[in-house]
Amino acid sequence: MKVLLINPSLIEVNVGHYQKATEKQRGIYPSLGLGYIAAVLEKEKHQVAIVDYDAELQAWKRIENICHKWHPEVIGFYAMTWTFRQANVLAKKIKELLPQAKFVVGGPNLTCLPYQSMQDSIFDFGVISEGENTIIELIDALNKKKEDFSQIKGLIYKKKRDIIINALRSLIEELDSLPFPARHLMPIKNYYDISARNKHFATLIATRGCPFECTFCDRKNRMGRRWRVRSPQNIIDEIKKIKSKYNIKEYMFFDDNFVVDQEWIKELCLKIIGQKLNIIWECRARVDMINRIILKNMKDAGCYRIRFGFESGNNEILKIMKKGITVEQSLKCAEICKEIGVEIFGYFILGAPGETEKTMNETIELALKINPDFALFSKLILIPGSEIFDWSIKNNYIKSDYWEKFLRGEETNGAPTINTPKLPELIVDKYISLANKKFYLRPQYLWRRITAIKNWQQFANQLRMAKSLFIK
Ligand code: B12
Ligand code: SF4
Repeated sequence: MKVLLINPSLIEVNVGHYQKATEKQRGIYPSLGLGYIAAVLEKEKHQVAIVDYDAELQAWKRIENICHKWHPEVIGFYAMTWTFRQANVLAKKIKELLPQAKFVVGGPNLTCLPYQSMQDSIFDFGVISEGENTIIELIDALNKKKEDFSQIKGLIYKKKRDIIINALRSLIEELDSLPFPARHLMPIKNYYDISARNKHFATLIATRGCPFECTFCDRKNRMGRRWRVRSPQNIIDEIKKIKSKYNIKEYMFFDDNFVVDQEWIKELCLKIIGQKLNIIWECRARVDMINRIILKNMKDAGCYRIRFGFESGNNEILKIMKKGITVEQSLKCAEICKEIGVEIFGYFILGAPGETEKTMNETIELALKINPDFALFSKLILIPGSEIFDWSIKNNYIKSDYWEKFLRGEETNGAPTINTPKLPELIVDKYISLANKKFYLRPQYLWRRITAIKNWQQFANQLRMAKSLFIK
């Protein structure tokens, strides 16, 4: 069958504090999820095209062209909660061009709000959680003109006026059995990242799932609590393929938690060194997973930066967040990174339950003490599926149908917070801006950034970053 896959615009999501300019400054990244879906479909001999809205100059024109000339039979969308409405609007426009086509949606929004997403949308089918096996069975059923979808696990669909949710599908155990994302269908050279060292980079997912419990994080979208890994050689093979095809030397591991199993990471690093990949890369890890030996291995294998969620400078707040780390661990981890020479990108959250002006000040102090190469201060937002969202409903800080209404366009703030008389959102906003000023406007920091510039790309990125932080 002919399948058109679309990644709707994240930049156009002008909701809450996610302003267009900020999104654009941060960067544009491929949807690896769509890449995997396309790859398994191609493996089954289906024809696939991908349109990535933000990465293409005339995305709608291209979609129109594809619809008029190629006549796709199935249109699939990746959607976060924040891009779901865009996906629905686009699907409606496409339906006018292709009334017979079937519309499928997958991605994190469908996984955390399956029923609500189908309710008022144009989609015929939704794929919950990992989609590779579900989409193959769905396309096969559509190809054979079957009308009974009840046996396809992980599927939600419309049957006359009803919305049917099938049994869930088990998670994929053998990640090596998956083909590599279909990057040949994506505009690889159009992706960029504000903090990357090179103009071109590639993103990768080496593991799936997260065993931790942070209350602000979305549980349903963690692809299970069991941490599943690809074999180091399988990851190396993917990098080699990207390197030889696109000559890309910089890689970003988008995994929720890249460093969990010390033996696995050691083997991966030794292979990167042994097979002379000669790449640089960054990843995301927890502060409690880093030690000198492992970090040295990572650095030798080309790791130049790690993104850590330090979150708070107060141990009580960290406990409330169920982050499972302490301020002391954060400081220790930062010390090791500096000693070994690996850059730190630090994430800090303000506005958690129990937060006061004193604890927010402690978080800013921690950021200054750690002194990472980059720091991102965010307000704690109540994302759907998180424990803190449920807690906020119980405490009457937010209505239980908030995100359902958001999907219908009846709520427009994509970043709801715990706005209480004790800690009004305006105060948290004030502290975010104070944190940015205190952190970024230090002469010592500015000098460090200037001296770190190695090429024009980095210079342009630093300007972009300054613009996104201080010019709204
Ligand atoms: C990389 C990333 C980003 C990137 C780019 C997103 C992208 N293009 O992928 C950037 C940095 C821009 C980003 C931004 C944000 N992100 Co983000 N991000 C991620 C991250 C870490 C990795 C995505 C990924 O590559 N996953 C791996 C692939 C293989 O999984 P997948 O995408 O889910 O795809 C699978 C299935 O979903 C399904 N599927 C997906 N699409 C489709 C389509 C079809 C047709 C089918 C059949 C199946 C299908 O099959 C795929 C293969 O199994 C995820 C966490 C995660 N682990 O997924 C968060 C995540 C997607 N982000 C999240 C959030 C909250 C945000 C922000 C709001 C954060 C913030 N506070 O600023 C912003 C959004 C900004 C805005 N404008 O609103 C949430 C989304 C929750 C939700 N309900 O939508 C996630 C799930 C993290 C989390 N657990 O909280 N993010
Ligand atoms: S914040 Fe990171 S460690 Fe915590 S639950 Fe989410 S993915 Fe796991």
